[in-house]
Amino acid sequence: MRIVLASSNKHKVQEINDIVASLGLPFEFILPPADFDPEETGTTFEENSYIKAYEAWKLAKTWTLADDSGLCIDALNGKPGIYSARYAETPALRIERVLKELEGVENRDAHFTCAMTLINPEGNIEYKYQGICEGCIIKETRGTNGFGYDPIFLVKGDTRTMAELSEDEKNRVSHRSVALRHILEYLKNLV
Ligand code: ITT
Repeated sequence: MRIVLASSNKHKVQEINDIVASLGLPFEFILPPADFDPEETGTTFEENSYIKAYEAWKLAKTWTLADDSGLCIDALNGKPGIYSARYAETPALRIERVLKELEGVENRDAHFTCAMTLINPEGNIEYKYQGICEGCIIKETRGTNGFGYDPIFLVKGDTRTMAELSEDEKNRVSHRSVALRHILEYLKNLV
């Protein structure tokens, strides 16, 4: 079964394909048409996830799945949140901004969120799920794997940052993997 993955983030696409491959399931995620360029005007992860999945559906008229994700930091009232990809110009500057905003702050608790929306060929929401991965923000960067805020995110229950985990290890605990496993479990029972 082919599903259009409503994303232009190559890291997300790679992680999602790796998780599907590791589970040996008969689903193939393909890229959206080239003119896919949705405006993320929602105010929540869930809304933006729906906007992306529906925009991809309008172009492809088949099964589509979107991932809207980000880092939520307790002491910053959930920021950068839905603005995670837009918090500064480059990934390094985004990390720098977060570390600066947390200077002198004791409570560094944070979580990654991933809201996934699955749309069916008729254009209706078939299933949605929000996955979370808990952790905290350290004071410097550590590790080179993953992407985005991974080098400053210490995974709860581990001594390593998300960027120090191997791809497989990240894919076992990440917010994206929690959400995707629920979506795949649903799809498995459907086909
Ligand atoms: P698409 O909308 O095309 O899927 P995007 O990168 O713009 O790609 P989002 O709007 O969902 O996607 O923003 C996600 C941002 O949140 C991402 O760019 C990272 O900064 C951060 N993020 C999400 N998942 C992450 C992860 O697993 N590790 C580190 N940072 C992550």
